[in-house]
Amino acid sequence: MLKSKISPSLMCADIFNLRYIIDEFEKNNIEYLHLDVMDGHFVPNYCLGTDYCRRLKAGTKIPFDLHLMVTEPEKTLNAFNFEFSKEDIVSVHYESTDNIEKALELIRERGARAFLTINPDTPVETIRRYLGKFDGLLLMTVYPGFAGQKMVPGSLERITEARKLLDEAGYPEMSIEVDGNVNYEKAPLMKKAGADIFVVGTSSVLGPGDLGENILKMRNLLEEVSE
Ligand code: S6P
Ligand code: MG
Repeated sequence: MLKSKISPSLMCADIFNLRYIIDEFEKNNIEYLHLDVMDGHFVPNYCLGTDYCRRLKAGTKIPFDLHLMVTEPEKTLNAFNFEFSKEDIVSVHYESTDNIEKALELIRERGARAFLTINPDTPVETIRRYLGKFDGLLLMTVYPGFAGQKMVPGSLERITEARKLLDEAGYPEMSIEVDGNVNYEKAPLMKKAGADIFVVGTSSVLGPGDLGENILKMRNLLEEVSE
């Protein structure tokens, strides 16, 4: 079982308390910052932008987990005009372009890890033909566009299916990231099914309660899951 990593979704973070929130993430060794970028076209919402990301990059060492919900990301990736590190993740949606291979390739060229993302209705089998061309899988457990949704039924089974596919294809070390309604009850089940990167938002860590305590609670629950 891969080590669990927590990736809080910044679209759920109170903008008036952002400095405190980032400090708290650093203090608690949060592994990634999940940054939802939406173009109002691929998804019916707008969210976070290139300037926001650049400012954030300059102000913290926590690796990025950049989730691009935009049409044809290969055409606009360079708008993120800052240096990526080899720990940074950039995720692109299979559904967002006819040229997903190009998008994945460009991410690698920029020095980041390229994650292939699939929506809840896209068959898990779809990823097979791109094996070797991506560095991790982002499985949406809600339809992209908004925070605060309920997990789409069947998501746990999809995680199990993806883990099996990757393991059998020779990628047992490849991360499976889950995004959407990762709450305290579901996160351990998602881990048991084979996920190892957990995007947390309004349903857990960035929901009600003390941020530090919420992070600890999520960590402990994930740690309790054994093989
Ligand atoms: C949804 C977006 C997600 C959300 C996250 C919010 O389009 O990609 O990253 O920000 O799911 O968390 P929660 O707990 O409100 O579902
Ligand atoms: Mg996201």
